[in-house]
Amino acid sequence: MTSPPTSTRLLLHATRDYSTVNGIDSLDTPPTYTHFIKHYLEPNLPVLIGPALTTNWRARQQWVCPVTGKPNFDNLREQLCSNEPVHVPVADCQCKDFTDQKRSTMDLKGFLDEWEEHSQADKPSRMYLKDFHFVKTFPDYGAYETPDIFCDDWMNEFWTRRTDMDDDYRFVYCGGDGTFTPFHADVYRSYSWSANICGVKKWTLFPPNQEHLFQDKLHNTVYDIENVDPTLFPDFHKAKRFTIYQEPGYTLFVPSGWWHQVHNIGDTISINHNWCNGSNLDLLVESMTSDLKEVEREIEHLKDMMDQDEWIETCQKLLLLNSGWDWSTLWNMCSTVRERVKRQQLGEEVAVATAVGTVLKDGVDS
Ligand SMILES: O=C(O)CCC(=O)C(=O)O
Ligand SMILES: [Fe+2]
Repeated sequence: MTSPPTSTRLLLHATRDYSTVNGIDSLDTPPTYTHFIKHYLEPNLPVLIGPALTTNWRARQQWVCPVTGKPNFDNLREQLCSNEPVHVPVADCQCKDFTDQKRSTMDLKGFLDEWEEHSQADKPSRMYLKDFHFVKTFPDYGAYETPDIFCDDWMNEFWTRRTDMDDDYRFVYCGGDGTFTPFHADVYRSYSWSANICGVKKWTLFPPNQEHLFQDKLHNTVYDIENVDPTLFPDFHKAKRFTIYQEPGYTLFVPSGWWHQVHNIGDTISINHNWCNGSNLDLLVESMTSDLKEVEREIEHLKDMMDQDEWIETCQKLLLLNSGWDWSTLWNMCSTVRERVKRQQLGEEVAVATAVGTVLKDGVDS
């Protein structure tokens, strides 16, 4: 079987209608989990949440100078840089590389020194430290705690338990004025949450189902929404979009499959996770199905030369190579969660049985 069975819910989710969405909610106080699921997670809608969610984080208290509101470069260097270099991924915001920015690696101290120099001279920056696996690099530092409403996170649960590879989706982003992330939808159509520590982030978000306005027939996509060639994408201006400014301390929930571009205003530090769970699993499956179809189309001419098993295996290998995961990755992620739930249920049963046993014994004793 090359694709999973399509459930009614999968179809319903894929044809969701966002035409009645008129803006992005902003909540002063963090929502309860029930409220978050009902109003944002399940309907797949963004929400901006006030600073109470992040007030006690070490990152907010020690990475920002309380007087200037700028990054506390001395603390960052003192706490994160030692004699050993810390290699971090950086993107050159002035250099396009296919659909992304040109990436390289820098030593964290070198990056912070260069950034501070630009900041003091009030010069815009071009180097953007992004996708820095902070928790993996500094497991004991405790810069933040994942807010409760984002804790049901199957991706990081699975990737951090994997023994065959060392990866996760928990990142820190640091960039000076003018750095930006080009137009994209998140990996695997996962959710993301982004908590801003300092500076302001300008987000432009586009609801799903408008891809025809910013993708051509060859699947080339708009790179920078502020510089769109109208001959290539004549209808881009018709795409529905929402702009928000994310102030320090605020957290944005970015739903599955919403395209977005992010510009940093001033010196900016943020923490973000990509994540998924039962509420967007169908969108992830849908995205993988469409990636797989593309692979199948690309090597269609080889199909007759292979038996069915070989064909499936080849397509899955290419899918893994192109998209970073395949059906077995998805299956293993779900199995990890299923095993944990089983363990919890068993634990609860044991706990209940012990409690009942104690009550009965107390009753008998008395
Ligand atoms: O902060 C950025 O530059 C990009 C963040 C992003 O794309 C996300 O959180 O999904
Ligand atoms: Fe993103």
